[in-house]
Amino acid sequence: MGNTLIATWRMALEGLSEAAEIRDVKEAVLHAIRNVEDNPRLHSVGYGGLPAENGEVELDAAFMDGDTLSYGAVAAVRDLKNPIMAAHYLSGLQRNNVLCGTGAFHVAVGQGMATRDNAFSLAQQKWRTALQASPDPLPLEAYDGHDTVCILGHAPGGSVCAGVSTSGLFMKKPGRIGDSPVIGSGCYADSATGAAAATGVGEDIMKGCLSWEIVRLMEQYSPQEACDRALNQHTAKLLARRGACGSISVIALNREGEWGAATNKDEFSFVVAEPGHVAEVWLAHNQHHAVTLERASESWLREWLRNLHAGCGG
Ligand code: SD4
Repeated sequence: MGNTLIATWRMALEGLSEAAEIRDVKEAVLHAIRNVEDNPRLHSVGYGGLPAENGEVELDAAFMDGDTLSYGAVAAVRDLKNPIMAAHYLSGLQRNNVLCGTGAFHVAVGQGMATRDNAFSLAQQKWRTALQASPDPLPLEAYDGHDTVCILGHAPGGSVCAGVSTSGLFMKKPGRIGDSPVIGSGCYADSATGAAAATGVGEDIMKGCLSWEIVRLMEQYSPQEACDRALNQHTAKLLARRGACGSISVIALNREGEWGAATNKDEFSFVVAEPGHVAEVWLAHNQHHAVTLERASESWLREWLRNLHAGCGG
């Protein structure tokens, strides 16, 4: 029996397919995230990530080991090749588990981790276009070519872990930190129950500590039911209290290796690799507060690749 892996967004397919061959589940999650971080055509993670409003690429990443509850994260860090590796390193420390900016950078470099200027021409071009199109600050939304890679892993026996990496919302303020490096918001993992992760508007995900909430609900419900309940209730609450809720999508994996996904948008793509099966792309759709799941069609997959090659990766 092998590992089960689930990831947010189509962009994780290649990394997840490779990771499915890796025996150690934590290594598998880290490998799949590095694959996305290293691809400059994906404009929402690592190299080629869409910049903050000053043109700088600032990255957030987190890693959680569900066996030990070890957690590490980096926030608003620049010029690291693989922020997920820095987050993973910090998760192994007794203290100093969450570092930001230059502090995170120097610790990672001190550990021999590679640096890289993460600016990439296509993403910089999008930034210049956005500046010209709108001299006023843009309303920050997710999914406009901007998505976080979140990967959950399950090993036979029930160990789970979670990893997350992102360049955050396009045109964010320099120094802005989203949900991704915040424990219980961007991800959470506890091998007693399961793991969950979220992508979307960080400010709204954090208001519900959504990943923690889904893991807590999995004590009682299946991963799918936990995702549906947490996301529906949270979206309804923000709509009632604030009149608005940003785009949010979530994934979950329980200690039995069962998985679920939900979105408050029309469509959310995710990837699942199960033992004995090739990694497959799925779509979640939310219509009138009910989420349906289906495998992505050949034409959907072709269209995604066409957009990627046209420079709209993410
Ligand atoms: C953030 N949650 O920084 C991330 C962005 C994201 O789809 O997931 N976009 O708020």
